[in-house]
Amino acid sequence: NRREPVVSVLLDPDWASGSLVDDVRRGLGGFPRTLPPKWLYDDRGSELFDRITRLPEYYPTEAERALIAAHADEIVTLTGADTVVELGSGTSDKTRTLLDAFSSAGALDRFVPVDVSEATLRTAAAELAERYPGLLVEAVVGDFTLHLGHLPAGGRKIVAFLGGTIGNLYVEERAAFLGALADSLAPGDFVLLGTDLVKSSDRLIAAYDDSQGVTREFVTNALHVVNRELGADFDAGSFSYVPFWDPHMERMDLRLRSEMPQRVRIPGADLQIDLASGEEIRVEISTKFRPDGLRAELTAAGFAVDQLWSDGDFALTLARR
Ligand code: AVJ
Repeated sequence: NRREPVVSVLLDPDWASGSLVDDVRRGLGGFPRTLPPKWLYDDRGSELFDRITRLPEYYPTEAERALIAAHADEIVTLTGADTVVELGSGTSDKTRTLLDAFSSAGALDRFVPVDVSEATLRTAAAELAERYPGLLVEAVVGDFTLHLGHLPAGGRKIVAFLGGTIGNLYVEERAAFLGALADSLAPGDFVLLGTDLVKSSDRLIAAYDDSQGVTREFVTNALHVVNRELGADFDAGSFSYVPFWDPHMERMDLRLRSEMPQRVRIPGADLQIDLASGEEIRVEISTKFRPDGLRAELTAAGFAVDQLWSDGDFALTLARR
């Protein structure tokens, strides 16, 4: 009894129209120049990210997969959840290990994957409905920073937020997000948070500046998205990719640097910007954490940390609302 997945679209059907314009005006119109990372994940960007997760230098995916596999049964027992929500679910690849554990315990009723990439989400929803007969897949095309209040209600929930994606948020956004997440949950619900940990800058830089140049292509894709969606004329070839480790903020900072003075027109945002030679646009940050800091942030947001599993590189934290 395969159940047909339900897909609700909370983003503008023309996903880029509204908030991309605002983000571009605010981010590219001001200083320092920025573009929020969620615009990296159009269909091409989602595909490039998928390739990143298979690069030898990009350790987080396999580290997290191993932690999930090692602790999945414990997570099922500790949480007693019947509904698994996944924020920023992408292909839900690693989550299958968790779903397998819930499903073989006979405990799984519903899976709610949430992602901005509609095509990726639809494919994943169809595959999961196939793989787990009887499971209700209620997919949500949405932005996890905006739509927590609109997720399906009911059930005993575990909200998985994996891959270190929370590291994309700035510290004040992180506190707001965790607070909103706590507010959206009932007492006794759980969050499972995957976070990358602080480590040597050599390994971090290798992970974000891979030898095949996939990450460079992924970050540069932000310019192609603005070109396509807003009719801009970014010449991607005149930018170089500048990833660096910021030791004070303990985060990777991924930027594109204009290698020449240039004027860029962005008609869809009614904007024109002049970039100096050497001027940079920050496209993504990827914050790295320390276990004590993680515990403190979760506690401050109203969660009680049950378990923090780590291999020294990556951490998987189970916390209770
Ligand atoms: C999907 C946000 C977790 O920060 O490591 C990978 C994105 N960017 N390589 C990360 C990313 C460049 C990734 N997250």
